[in-house]
Formats: sequence, C-alpha cells, structure tokens
Amino acid sequence: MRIASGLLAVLGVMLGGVVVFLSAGEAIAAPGIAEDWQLGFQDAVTPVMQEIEKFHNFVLILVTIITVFVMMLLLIVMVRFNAKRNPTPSRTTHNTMIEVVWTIAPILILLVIAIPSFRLLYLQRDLPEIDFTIKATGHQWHWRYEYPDHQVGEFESYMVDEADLEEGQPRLLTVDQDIVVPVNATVRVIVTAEDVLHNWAMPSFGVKMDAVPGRLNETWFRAVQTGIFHGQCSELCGINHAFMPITVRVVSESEFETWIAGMQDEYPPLEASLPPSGTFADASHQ
Ligand SMILES: [Cu+2]
Repeated sequence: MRIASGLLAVLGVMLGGVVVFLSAGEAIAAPGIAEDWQLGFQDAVTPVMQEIEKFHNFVLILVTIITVFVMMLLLIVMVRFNAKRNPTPSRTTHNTMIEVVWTIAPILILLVIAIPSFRLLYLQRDLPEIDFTIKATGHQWHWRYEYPDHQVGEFESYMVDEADLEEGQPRLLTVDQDIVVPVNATVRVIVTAEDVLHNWAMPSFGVKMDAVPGRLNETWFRAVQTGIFHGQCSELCGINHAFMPITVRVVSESEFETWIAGMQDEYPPLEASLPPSGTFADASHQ
C-alpha cells in the first residue's frame, strides 16, 4: 500500500514536471495577457523575461530529477529494509564515503543554481544604456505616468469599467490611457508611490518593481515585439488593489513619434519646481 502510494507520487511529480515544462515553451495565441487554464508564463517579450523563462525551465528539470531520485531511494528502503525482511536490523552507523558525497553533492547543486541566478539578478538590476525614462507613480487606485525625456507631464491611467469596455478589450485589464513605447527601445521605468505601497508588474516583460512612497526605484525593459501587454498592481494596496491595471502598447518608432507629439500637446510638463541652484548647499551650512 505504502509502495503503491509512493509510486503514484513519483508518477505525479514526473507528469506535473513534463506538463509545466511543455506549456512553458508553447506559443500563446494572445500575447500580453493570461489565458484561461494557462500553465507556465505569458509569452516573453523582453530579454530579461526570456532569461527568467530559461532559468525557470532549468531549475524545474533539476527539481524533478532530485524529487524522482529521492522517491526512488525511499522506495528501495521501503522494499529492501523493511522489518519483515530484516528481523534482525543492521547496526551500521557510519559510512564516510556516503557522508562526504551527500554533503558535497547538494553544495554543487546549489552552486549550479546560484551562478545563473546571480547572473539573472544582475541583468535585471544593472541598467544598460537607456533610450528614455518613464516615471510611474502608484496611487490608490490608479497609475500616473510621466515621460520626462519627451517633455510630457503627468497623466493618469484608470481602469475602464466593465460596462464601458469595447469589443476585444479584456475585463479588469483595460485602462483609459495606455502608455506607449517604441519596439526595441530600452526604457527605464522609475517607480514610486504617493500614498501606500504599490507594485508596477508586467509579466511578459519580466518586470515587478515595488512602488514605495518617498523612494524612487528603477527598473528597465526592452520590448522586442509589438503588441498590447497587460500587467497589474502586485502589492496589496487597499480595497481597489485589483482594479489598477497597467497597459503598455509597444508600437513602431513612427507610431510612437505620433503618439508622443499628441501627448506633448495634451499634457505639457509642469513648470520646473526645483529651488534655484545653491539653495541646497546654503541649507546644509546652517
Ligand atoms: Cu496598488
């Protein structure tokens, strides 16, 4: 009975691993949005997300092998060393060789995981040379954006209510004002919040950055594919946490130019509000 349930568990883990592994590589019809019954990630649209997906698949294979190996050891112990087969138990206490192996092997496995893991962390953390910056500010409960390098001032992005959705627009993920970026541009996102913690998260970009009041966090992405991509606030931020989605439209360079020109007219930047130069230095001497 015990052996049967052990076997079932092994089969379950193997099957689960294979299903998740296959689904991770599968092309998804509508990129930028999760599908019903989807397993694995949304389609990767940035180099960072492609690396995350690769790392995920690698660790998944490793975990599956380890689980199957341990299960097999357990089964062998259950069959060969049970009380019925061994009325007089062995009194073995040490085996130096085995103890060295089971100390060294996990260290090696951890190293094999740690090296690509750190490489990935640095890829996310170290900003490459950027083309321009977007500032995203979290509010209860919507996002406010700014394109400082293009002289576009603050504009708001609210979720569209279900009743006002147009054909093909996803529920709870559509906003009244998308943010738009050109394809293949390296964009820095400066993320902050004005009231409570929020989180600017875009699954297909591999971006999830905390928005902390009084603090500027930065992250980056380079979308290599045009399309409409959806994300959501990913930090519990209050009653309407589930209703502050993010929509990024990745378009061609010329479409972006047209969009940004329109935004410059509609949302001119606020008057520079920095104190005159020297003010900070004077204050520090007082
Ligand atoms: Cu939020």
